[in-house]
Parts: sequence; C-alpha cells; structure tokens
Amino acid sequence: MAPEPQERLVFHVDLDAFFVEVERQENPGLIGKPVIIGGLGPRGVVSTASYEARRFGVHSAQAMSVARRLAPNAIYLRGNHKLYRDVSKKFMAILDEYSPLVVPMSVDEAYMDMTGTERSLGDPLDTANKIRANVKDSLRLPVSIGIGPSKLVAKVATEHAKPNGVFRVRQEDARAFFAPQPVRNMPGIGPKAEEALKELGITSLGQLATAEDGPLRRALGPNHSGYLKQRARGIDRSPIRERPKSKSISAETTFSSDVIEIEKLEEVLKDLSERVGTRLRRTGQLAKQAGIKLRYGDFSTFTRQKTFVTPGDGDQLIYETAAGLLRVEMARRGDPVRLIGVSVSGLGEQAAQLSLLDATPLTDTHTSEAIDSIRERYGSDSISRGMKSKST
Ligand code: TTP
Ligand code: MG
Repeated sequence: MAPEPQERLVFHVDLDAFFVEVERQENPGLIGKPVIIGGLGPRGVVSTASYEARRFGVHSAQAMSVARRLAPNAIYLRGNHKLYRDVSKKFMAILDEYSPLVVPMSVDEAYMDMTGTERSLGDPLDTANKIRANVKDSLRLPVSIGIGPSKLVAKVATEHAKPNGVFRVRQEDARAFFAPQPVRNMPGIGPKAEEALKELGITSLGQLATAEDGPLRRALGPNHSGYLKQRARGIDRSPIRERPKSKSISAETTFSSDVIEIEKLEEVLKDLSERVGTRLRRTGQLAKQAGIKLRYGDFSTFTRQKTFVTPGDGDQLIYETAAGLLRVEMARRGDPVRLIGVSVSGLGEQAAQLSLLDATPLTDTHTSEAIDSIRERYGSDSISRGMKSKST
C-alpha cells in the first residue's frame, strides 16, 4: 500500500501592529497608548492602529476623518515607510533561517513551509516560539504565528494567535475550528460575498460548509461556490508558493492637495518605484516594461508604458523609466496632479531562464523552486530538506 502523503506543516507569520511597533521603538513614549498611523490630510486613510486604538473601533483602510471622530485623543502619525521597508527585509531574512521556502505576502506577513522539520527542530509550537523570540531579540517586535496543515488554516489560526502568540490547528480539527466563525473570517470572502451569503441565511463557515449547491452557485457563481465550500470545511491543497497570477504590479498615491511641481512628483515617483521594485523582486520575476499613471484634478487619467531595453527588476531602472514618462507628460500637459502611480508589467519567467544561463550559484529561492517541482511530480515525501544551521 502506498504510504499516506505526509501532512504539510505551514506557518503563517504576521507582525503585530507592525507600523505602530516600529514607531514605538523610535519613541517609547508611544508604548501603551492609542496610536494611529496613516495619511493625515483630508483624504487620508488609516494604515494601521495600535491595539489600544482598535478598542475605539479604529481599523486599517478606514477614512482618517472617521478615526478622528472615534478616537479624538489618540496619537496620529504619518509614518516612515522607508524605515518599515528596511525592517521588513530584516524580518524576512530571519524567517529564511528556518525554512528554505518562505513566501512573503506583504511587508509584515509570510508563509513558511515547515513540512518535515519536526525531526530536526522538534515540536512546531516550540519552533514557532523560537522564531518569535528571535524576532523579538533581533528586531524588538512582537509577532504572532498560526500553524496549520495548509496556508488557509494557518492564516486563520494567526488571527487567534494575535497579539503576540502562537496557535496551532490540526487538519482533523480544522472543520470544527472554522464552523462557528463568521464567513468574513475566511480569506477570499469580502463584503460582497458576505452580503450574498447573508441573503441565503448563511453567516457562519459551518453553514457555508453544508450549504445547498444550487442556491450557492447562483449566489457566488459556479466556480467560486465549490471552492469556497471546500475551504469552509478547512480544506486547502494550494501549493505554498503559487505562480503569481498578476502580470503586473503597481503602487499609487493620492495627494491631499493637487501637485504641479515636478520635483515633488519625482520624489513620490521614486518612493513608489522602490515599493513596486521590492514586490517585483519577491516574485522572482523580471518585468518587460514600466509605466506611470497620472490622474488630474478634473479626474481625467493618463497612463503610458515604456519597454525596457532588456527585462529587469531594479528600483533605478523602474524609476528612471517612469520619471522619463513623467517629464514628457508634464511638458505636454503640465496640469496639477491628483494621483500618481507606477507599474511594472510583462512579468514572466525570464528570471528563471537567465539564472540557468549564468553561472551564479542557486539562491534559496531557486533551490526552493526546484524542491517544489520535484514534490509536485513525486509527492511531498520524495525529498526532504536539510536545515541551514542557525548560529545562536
Ligand atoms: P497588517 O498585518 O494587516 O496589520 P498590523 O500588522 O498593523 O496589525 P495586526 O497584524 O497585528 O493585525 O498590516 C501590516 C502593515 O501594513 C500595517 O502595520 C500597516 C500596513 N497596512 C496599510 O498600510 N494599509 C492597510 O489597509 C493594511 C491592512 C495594512
Ligand atoms: Mg501584521
């Protein structure tokens, strides 16, 4: 009889109130206080709120004007995004010490494939606590870890681990763990799906797991309904590193008042280019072109792309291409700008192809991808990974 495939072990790691905790290191006077970080202008949006501020109902993506009404006495900060990016890099580097397959999902969040580490590293709960202690010692940041047999279960487990904790859910317990939770706790269910499900009388994941197929298909569409029903049962077989679906990556910002000075626009363009570059490099792909988006005071929108001489992923390449497009457009129209954005597109497998051609040693990422492809062909038991030694 063929052996049962080994159950996967996935960690979902997410820093607690990331921007706020970084600010607290710079300024310990902020510790224990309600702190809100985000755009402070009239069109500002909350990036994040400390747990003390969340008690007033303040949350990410809320209009700053609403936050000010809910928590008038909180401390409001613009934040230092360059610093957050630097800390994010250090955070991901720490995670890389524990697994050859770390998949960053955002500045402060990553999945780690920990399958097969129990023999070398011991109980996953202990390993998770070691990682948390390492992050705490090295970066002085609190972090929470969800442990599960899949990305889905690990991610939902993290919400129960927060703040500053660990929570493990095993495959056999996943369905019961999900059942009482509101449907919104499931990644992939947004406000629209939540509303459609409510119409059918479905508010919990347990109800979704046993919902009748017909009405569910009519409410959510034929493909989506079966997929969500599986997930509501705690089943997720998606690979830890998925092929990126998007063929482009972009970042944009809206000014609190329209901007016409080219120097100011270039400065923001540089920041946006770095953000896009960071995200691009994490996908391990190269882009064929970069582009800009400008929205003017009258809401008319201009976009233009330019193809690189050779595909690339550098901040400077992205910025110079975008800045060239900006200068041409400002010379042509030159009106005050409400929103500016940078994008890269034509993403492809070029990075992998180039690395086969040149003689540089394989990096972790490439090694992990090689492991992934072998696993996909022969099952997860067919290869096991040696751990990088970790100096203490
Ligand atoms: P999150 O991990 O979603 O939030 P958090 O780290 O502040 O709090 P916690 O994980 O403990 O719930 O996002 C990480 C950072 O990303 C956050 O500190 C600020 C930024 N961010 C935004 O700028 N806008 C957003 O809408 C969200 C959700 C996050
Ligand atoms: Mg976080």
